[in-house]
Amino acid sequence: MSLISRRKFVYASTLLGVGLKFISPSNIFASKNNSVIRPVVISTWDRDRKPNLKAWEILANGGNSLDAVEQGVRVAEDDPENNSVGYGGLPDENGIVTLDASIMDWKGRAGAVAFLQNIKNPISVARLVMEKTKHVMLAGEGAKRFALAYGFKEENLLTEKSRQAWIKWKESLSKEDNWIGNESHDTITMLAIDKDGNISGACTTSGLRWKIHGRVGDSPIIGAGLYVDNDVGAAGATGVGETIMRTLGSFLIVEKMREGMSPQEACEFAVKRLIEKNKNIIKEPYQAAFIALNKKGEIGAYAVRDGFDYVVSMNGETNGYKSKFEIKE
Ligand code: SD4
Repeated sequence: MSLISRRKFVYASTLLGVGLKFISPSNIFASKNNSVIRPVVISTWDRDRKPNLKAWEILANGGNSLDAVEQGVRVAEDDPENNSVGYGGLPDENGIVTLDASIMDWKGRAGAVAFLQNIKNPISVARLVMEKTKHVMLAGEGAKRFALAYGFKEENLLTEKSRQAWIKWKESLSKEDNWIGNESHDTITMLAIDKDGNISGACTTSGLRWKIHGRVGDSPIIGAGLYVDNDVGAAGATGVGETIMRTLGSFLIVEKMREGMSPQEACEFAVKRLIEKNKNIIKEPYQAAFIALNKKGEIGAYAVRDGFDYVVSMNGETNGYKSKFEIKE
């Protein structure tokens, strides 16, 4: 399959979130008169809003931001129609689904899993790494054994739909094929601030489809796919992980917010840096995007190119927004 028809195929397979309405972003996310908005949830990609709604339900009932982001992104992990996360995620070049996830809370704790296989909810394994061990990241077979020891079930995560997609790709492999393209994404990164002003974040993905077996992306790398500092705020990423890892975008955004930038300004700064630093390395069009949240409950989002959207829950409402972007084509 040519790159173009591969794109069409992935696009078609992610049209399941059709029928959603968008609201144009405005400065409603800047707090008025220095007031504080809580709770707030923001997540990447406006697919069906169910992850946000779950997180919101927890926060609206007085729950904390860690439970909210974990339970929120689990909804995406469990969804077989989401082909970039958990169960139903598109596999690597060998037809194997491998998962990456990370989580951070307001205490500065972090947990992550990388290259995890046959376990449906990597975000909950990442949380256990954070809470039950002195480590930050477990990978591959070790991560799986750890999950099994805590009672997780070993299961086949490759749905028939994803297997068929993989076979189709295998059949159409050609010399022009590449492993990084401007494909659709659905990786979920979620940031939340609870009623007590405590911030947590979670990020979970099956990574880039058809990736080389063993490839790990930005999502489980603390500072790349996700970063939380409760004194300042949080940031998270989606898109071609290699571009994000080279610039540690989420950490950069939090540091820029610490220096006084708004979440929006910091996201724009990080996207510009990412484009600049990747310009001689990756020649074809790619997508990468960031979301951010600060202590006041203000949010920001910015993408390399058109097509990124995100979901925000605040003041009892959950809405989808089209992101602003840097490269106008
Ligand atoms: C990765 N950042 O593994 C992930 C992919 C992604 O939506 O965000 N897809 O590179």
